[in-house]
Amino acid sequence: MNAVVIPTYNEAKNASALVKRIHSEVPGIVIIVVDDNSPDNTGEIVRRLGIPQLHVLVRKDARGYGTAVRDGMLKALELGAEVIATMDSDFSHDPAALASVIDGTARADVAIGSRYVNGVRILNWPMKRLLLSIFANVYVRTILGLPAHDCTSGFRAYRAELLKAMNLKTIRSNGYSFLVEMLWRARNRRARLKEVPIIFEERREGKSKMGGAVIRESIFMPWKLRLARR
Ligand SMILES: Nc1nc2c(ncn2[C@@H]2O[C@H](COP(=O)(O)OP(=O)(O)OP(=O)(O)O)[C@@H](O)[C@H]2O)c(=O)[nH]1
Ligand SMILES: [Mg+2]
Repeated sequence: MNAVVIPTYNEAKNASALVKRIHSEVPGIVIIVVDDNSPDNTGEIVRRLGIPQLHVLVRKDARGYGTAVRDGMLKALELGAEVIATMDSDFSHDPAALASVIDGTARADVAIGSRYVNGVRILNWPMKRLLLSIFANVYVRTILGLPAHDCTSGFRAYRAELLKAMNLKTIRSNGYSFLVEMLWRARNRRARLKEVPIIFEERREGKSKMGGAVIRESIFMPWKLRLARR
């Protein structure tokens, strides 16, 4: 059995539509939505869809992309999933590509849905945003020597054995640097990595959650990880 973990914060419109699409697109997959008690009631609205194999975790005292994904992964492991995928709830990650990202783990421990193999595959992003993302990737690759073109993509699939070996409870990142920390830990365990080309699209509805604290963490975390290793 495979699972997909979807973190949500104020994504009521996007998340309901996405969960329905995944349910029809990837039959049999367990869908785990982790909502941080969104003021727009995302968690409850998704739960009311009443879709089979759907689990909605609503976290009342915690917030953050990284710990939300981590908690969803722990739930997936508890349910006995063999491959655990992660994706955003805002349609930037196409549900039609989920199966191919999962298939990427056939000969790898981590598959990354990558925006930066064979050129740049991003639709409708402002130039500033694109340059920031490219810079962020060069930054973490230079500091940590990670062997992927897209180290900050949240569209991924992991083999359960790798996640079990990674000691998820001790992850230090709460924002998007969670993605970098996961790759760093995977590489330090000599995990096999594969990049699957995807097309990334600007979010459909709603607002970005990228803020100052998340950006600060992304600047400092690669150095913390590198220094901690010595
Ligand atoms: N549970 C939870 N989910 C979050 C949190 N912050 C972001 N997310 C979700 O994580 C995914 C990625 O966040 P986005 O806000 O789309 O980040 P982004 O793609 O860099 O920014 P946009 O360009 O605005 O889409 C989305 O599904 C969000 O709803 C959070 O604090 N808690
Ligand atoms: Mg987004």
